[in-house]
Amino acid sequence: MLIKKPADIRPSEITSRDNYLNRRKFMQAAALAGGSLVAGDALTALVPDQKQAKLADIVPSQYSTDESPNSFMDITSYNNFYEFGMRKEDPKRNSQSLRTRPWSIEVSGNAEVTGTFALEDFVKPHTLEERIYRLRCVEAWSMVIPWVGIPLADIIKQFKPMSSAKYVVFETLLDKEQMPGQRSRSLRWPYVEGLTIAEATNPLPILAVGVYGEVLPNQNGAPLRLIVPWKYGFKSIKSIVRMHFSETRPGTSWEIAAPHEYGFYANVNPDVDHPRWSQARERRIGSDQGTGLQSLFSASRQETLMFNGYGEHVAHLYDGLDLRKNF
Ligand SMILES: Nc1nc2c(c(=O)[nH]1)N[C@H]1C(S)=C(S)[C@@H](COP(=O)(O)O)O[C@H]1N2
Ligand SMILES: [Mo]
Repeated sequence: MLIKKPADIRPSEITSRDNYLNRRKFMQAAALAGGSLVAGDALTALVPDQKQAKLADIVPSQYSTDESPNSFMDITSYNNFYEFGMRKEDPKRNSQSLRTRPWSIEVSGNAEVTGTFALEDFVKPHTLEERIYRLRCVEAWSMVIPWVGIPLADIIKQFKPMSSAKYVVFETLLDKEQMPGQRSRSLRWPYVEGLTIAEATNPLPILAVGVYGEVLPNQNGAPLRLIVPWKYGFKSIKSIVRMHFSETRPGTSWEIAAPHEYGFYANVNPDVDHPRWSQARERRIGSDQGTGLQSLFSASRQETLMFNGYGEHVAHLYDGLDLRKNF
């Protein structure tokens, strides 16, 4: 199932032609060097220690934005992943200690199907989609990222949640050896996030296994991470080892760390400021590069959209809810 020839590489359709040609050159060089293009089936494609392993049979999604995505470099060099340090450049540098294979996911709680599943089995029944989504961080920056993943709703269906399951809770790996940032008390570990069952079964959230048609780099949450595009980035939990169907609302990492600053819902909302800064505008990472003086005039600042622009798909989930109180 893997793509073996550079000619077969499905570029993100929106990738600029220059980028695409560069990537082709890179892939050709990699093929000559031998080793970066892996043979086998899609299971092998999830082998994360093979850098640049291509994912195959990716279908485009109707939910993708047509905005230009950020560069692979931006997406993989400017990260939040406190398990590997608190600065944006830390995850890329420090996450190489994470072993993402073998990897398994425990599914527990109020569902008919539970147990521990190898990542390969967890992913196997599903088609991979490319979803180009805006990601809006609570720190008022944003990117556009061509994820590859599986709709969370399809995964959840497999496990047959019971009507008593009101929330889906996710946990990141807990391992100080592999995740040195867990020695610091920056957050309570493991990182925990959650969605209501209605949010989790909405068509938009995905569990991502790749970016730019390739296996996820460790710093982006390999080998499996959540993406919830209408919520602040901190809901999109990385390196997931557990998915739990719960009757009760979980305490989530950022909410526990600073409850007056980070709520459970965390819907992107330009009208509700963070106590320490405005959420009305955002800086698109990378967009001021090469424009010289323009950036001094904030050319890269743009208005933040309600629900990060995904309102038509998700606003109904919050009918009757006071979004100022439920931030
Ligand atoms: N386990 C874990 N997941 C995490 C984080 C983290 O520190 N640990 N940071 C979150 C935040 S604040 C953001 S903005 C996104 C960043 O994802 P990216 O680095 O792939 O852009 O990951 C989220 N998921
Ligand atoms: Mo974030």
